[in-house]
Amino acid sequence: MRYLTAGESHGKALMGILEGIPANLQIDFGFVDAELKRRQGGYGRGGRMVIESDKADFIAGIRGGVTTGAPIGFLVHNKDYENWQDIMGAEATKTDERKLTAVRPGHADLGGCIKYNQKDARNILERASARETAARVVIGAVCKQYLSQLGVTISGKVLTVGGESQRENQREKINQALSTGDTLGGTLEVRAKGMPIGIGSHIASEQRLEYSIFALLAAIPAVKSVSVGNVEAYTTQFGSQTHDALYLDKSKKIVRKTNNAGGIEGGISNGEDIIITLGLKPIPSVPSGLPSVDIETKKEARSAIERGDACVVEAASVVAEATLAIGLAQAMMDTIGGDYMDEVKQRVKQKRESAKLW
Ligand code: EPS
Repeated sequence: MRYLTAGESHGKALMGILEGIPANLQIDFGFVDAELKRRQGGYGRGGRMVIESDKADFIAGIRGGVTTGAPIGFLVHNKDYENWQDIMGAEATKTDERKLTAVRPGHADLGGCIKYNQKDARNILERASARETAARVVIGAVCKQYLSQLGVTISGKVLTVGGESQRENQREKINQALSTGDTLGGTLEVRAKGMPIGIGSHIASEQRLEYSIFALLAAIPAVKSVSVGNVEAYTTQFGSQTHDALYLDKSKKIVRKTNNAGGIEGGISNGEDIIITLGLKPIPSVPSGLPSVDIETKKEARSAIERGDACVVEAASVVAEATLAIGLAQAMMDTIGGDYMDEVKQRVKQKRESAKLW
């Protein structure tokens, strides 16, 4: 399985291609759009979310609502493009408008300009914008439907915002950020239930289940840390207190009473919930600005003001769910294979049944 996205925040559309999804997977388009809507939500989202009502326009790989095994292609149109086509379009004539030279610390602006030899950070930031995650959510929504057919469900939740774990305190802190022109990060958890035992492998680094999911999760904009399981316990307690001891239940089945491992041992799914925690930075489009340098005038300047969100942790949890779905679908296909859904389902059933014999 592989995927590719293209598209700028204020370009005509985002687009994506997802290759490797088996044939005969029924696609619920309503579910895909509901996932896009969830991504647009969350307390502390900015003005753009009022303009857009994201929808996936599938253009390839699906016939009559069912996948054919061919690459799945789709578009997510940017409504805001109407306001930007003279500036952002392929044949735009006003590309100097909305030029950004007072680069924003923490964003791709400066590094991107140096790397690609650009004098206008708009040529960098439009693609660096987290708007691209809408395309990943579409891909993840397809992967979620593939996984759901195999008994795997994925959920996500916000743990903390600006260090606060209570919902009311989080809102208060976001209100504070909104009123002072600031931004806030936080932590979130994503979880997969129902993974069969034996997905991933200990035999090679790239076959470890962590390998399939960590890099993808770390590549979500604003994500600064990815961890699996109870890292607090692992890093502070003795091994004897921390590893998930094994017992036999009444029917002599091997069971665990804890899940500090977060569902992965030796790079292999162990049948427990896969529990991933992400740490997010406050987004670098800080409305009140930061000390910076204007790359055109070569003078110190306040960083440019770009529209953004005060807090994206809730939206990022939807993106993280989608991303975990992509990583787990990839790992599932690597271990299980199969060209069409009945074949895949049969193989997963066999895997679950053989694990039950232990
Ligand atoms: C986003 C769309 C963007 C930003 C935000 C996320 O739209 P606009 O730039 O038109 O407001 O709201 O992205 C960033 C601020 C960023 O720094 O990445 C979205 O669709 O998620």
